[in-house]
Amino acid sequence: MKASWDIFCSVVDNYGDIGVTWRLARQLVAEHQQGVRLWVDDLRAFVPLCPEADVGAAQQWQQGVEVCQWPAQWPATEVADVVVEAFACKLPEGYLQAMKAREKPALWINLEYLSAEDWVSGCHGLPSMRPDGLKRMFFFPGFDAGTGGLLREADLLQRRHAFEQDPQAKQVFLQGLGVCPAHNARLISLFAYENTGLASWLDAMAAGAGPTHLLVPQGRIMGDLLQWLGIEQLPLGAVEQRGALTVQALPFVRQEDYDHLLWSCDFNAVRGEDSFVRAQWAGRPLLWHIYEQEEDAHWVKLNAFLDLYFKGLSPQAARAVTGLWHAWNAGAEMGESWNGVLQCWPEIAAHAEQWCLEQSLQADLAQALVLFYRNWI
Ligand code: TRH
Repeated sequence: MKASWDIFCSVVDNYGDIGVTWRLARQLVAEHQQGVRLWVDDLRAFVPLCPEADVGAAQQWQQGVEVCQWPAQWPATEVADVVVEAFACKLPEGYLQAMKAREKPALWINLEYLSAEDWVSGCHGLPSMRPDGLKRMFFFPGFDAGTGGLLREADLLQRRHAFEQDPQAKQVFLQGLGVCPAHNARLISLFAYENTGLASWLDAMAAGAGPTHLLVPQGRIMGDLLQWLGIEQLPLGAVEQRGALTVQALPFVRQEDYDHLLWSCDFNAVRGEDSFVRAQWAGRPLLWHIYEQEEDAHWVKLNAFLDLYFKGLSPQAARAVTGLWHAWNAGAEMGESWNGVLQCWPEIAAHAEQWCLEQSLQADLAQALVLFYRNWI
């Protein structure tokens, strides 16, 4: 059954807000044949993910999604059957008025941030009544059955496996970015916020027994990287070598290609929310730089995830992973914990694949949303 959806995205910072909503919008169209309008208040954040997009267009079609500039002055607009307010971004007053006037009520969903905390499943799907009579439902992504699940395209793991089984596909993809690693190099992608712990991690990789090739997409970590390299610029594609470590700057690739990058690497450092989830679907060992929140709320989230992720890991490997993740998020010394992870590498690598498989048994978030709507009408 085809329904109309309005997804509202306010770009707070970086690419996570648009990253999640764009991915969701595409999937609702491609897999569930829904009619989706995506309202974005800052299209400058959209273009890097979808380079063919027009930053100045009030309205445009991209991959079957109607992408609209969310204007400061709200125009008279028909309300959709399902209204997704991403990350409590506050719907325009004019739209709320139109929702109140709608004969058949729209399903209003507040799509929340991802968290592995226990309370999430208890709050997922709960309604909140507003004084104006409108009802808003809380929809929580998450890692267990009582939550809304994670964004995952139906054929994602199949596509990853096909890519992995085709060494040429990987080679062609990497060569397209100008990346030609030594055949025995450990390939690592690094997507992170500024981090004072980076220098010690790079030191450890440079002093490592085997070669490491570090791929760094353009972004906020670049300043720390340049400082460690002792240079002022690292042009895209250019390579710098320090001991056993090769460092290479990459362009920010379109969202679909970011998966290819994750699948091509042996280890992925990711951040925020969406890249964190994609790294899990890549089935590789990962390192999460969590988005910092007030009053250190992010530490609770980080540890809640680690508690879940540990299940099935030996105490030694669990200690190694925690040590690394804690050091990274504290901007602390990384050398010892990195070497700890290297010692348990086969186990940590197998666990990452296992975790991916377990998580893929859950319904994905887009599917769960469509079902939620069906049950609601
Ligand atoms: O960019 P992020 O740090 O985004 C966010 C926001 O800061 C947000 O306000 C905050 O609440 C949230 O994190 C937790 O990280 P994230 O979520 O991983 O988004 C990055 C997106 O960019 C993701 O969709 C992957 C994509 N990407 C590419 O498409 N190409 C690239 O080359 C890279 C490195 C990333």
